[in-house]
Amino acid sequence: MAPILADNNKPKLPEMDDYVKNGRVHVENPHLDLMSEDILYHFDLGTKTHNLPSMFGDVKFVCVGGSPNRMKAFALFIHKELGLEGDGNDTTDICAGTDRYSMYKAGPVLSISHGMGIPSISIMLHELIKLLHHAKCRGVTIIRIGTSGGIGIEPGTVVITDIAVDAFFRAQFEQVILDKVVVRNTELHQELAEDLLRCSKRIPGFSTIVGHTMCTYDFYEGQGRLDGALCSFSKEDKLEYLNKAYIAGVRNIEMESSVFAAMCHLCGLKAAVVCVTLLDRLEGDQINQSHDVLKEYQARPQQLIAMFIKKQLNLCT
Ligand code: R2B
Ligand code: URA
Repeated sequence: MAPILADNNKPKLPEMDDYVKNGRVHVENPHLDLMSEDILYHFDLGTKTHNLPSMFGDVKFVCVGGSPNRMKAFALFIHKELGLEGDGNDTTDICAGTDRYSMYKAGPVLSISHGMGIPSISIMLHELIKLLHHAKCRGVTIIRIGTSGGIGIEPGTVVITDIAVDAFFRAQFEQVILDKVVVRNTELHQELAEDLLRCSKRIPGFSTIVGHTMCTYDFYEGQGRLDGALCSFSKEDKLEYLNKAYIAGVRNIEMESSVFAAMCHLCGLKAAVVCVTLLDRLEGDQINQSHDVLKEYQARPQQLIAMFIKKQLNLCT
């Protein structure tokens, strides 16, 4: 069995406090400084081919979400909400040279897709964090907006994550590095979560709560679904597991929050996860709401984040 190392409690490097104080992103990789060029391969961007400080130096908010279309829609929405010049229709995909991820910029807001699951978001985050570092960005807040399955709550509820937990309800993420398992902390920024909850009170039409989010490696067996191609457990087993999760404080399930929380925490980024629930998993497994209902649900985290960003930029009281 691979040795298990915990780096969640390791003392912060002296420079870490500086990074947090001056708002810079903390990139903890001594090899980067030795490279004459850094190619951000999955973004089709690089330090020699692009002027990253001039393209991204003013970024203050990064919003990430699974689907390229949703993140384009978010960029157009935020363009309008911030009252930026033009109608936003000329907004282009900065990563058009690759079909791995899509990236849009609207003033100080960067909107990026990350695909589905831990490996996909993890690759995107490595390159995004290096991009923010190369661009010398300061005071960046990063928010994942997404969809999830709820546990014991009304479909359409928005959940702000306080802690991301694994399938055993542990607040940790296990990263395999060489032949070792490194255990990382998955706490999110509590003050940011509270600010977001306060903002949500000003938005009528849906409810927002704070709770634990369970992050899994799979949508079907990994989330206790009975409707995958494979299933070796009973409906009773499933409900017993989901009820245990509820008792442990889990209110929704998705597939990226743990590595997102762990990486942002280590790199000194103020981070939040805000996901709408598409169904109540105690009631079923299939997502059978109409297209219009799902579209309206998916707009909810976007509305909340737009309100938060406007408040941070003093564009509303
Ligand atoms: C939520 O929805 C996706 C699965 O449908 C996954 O990316 C997630 O976290
Ligand atoms: N996304 C998930 O990961 N699970 C759900 O049940 C719904 C959306």
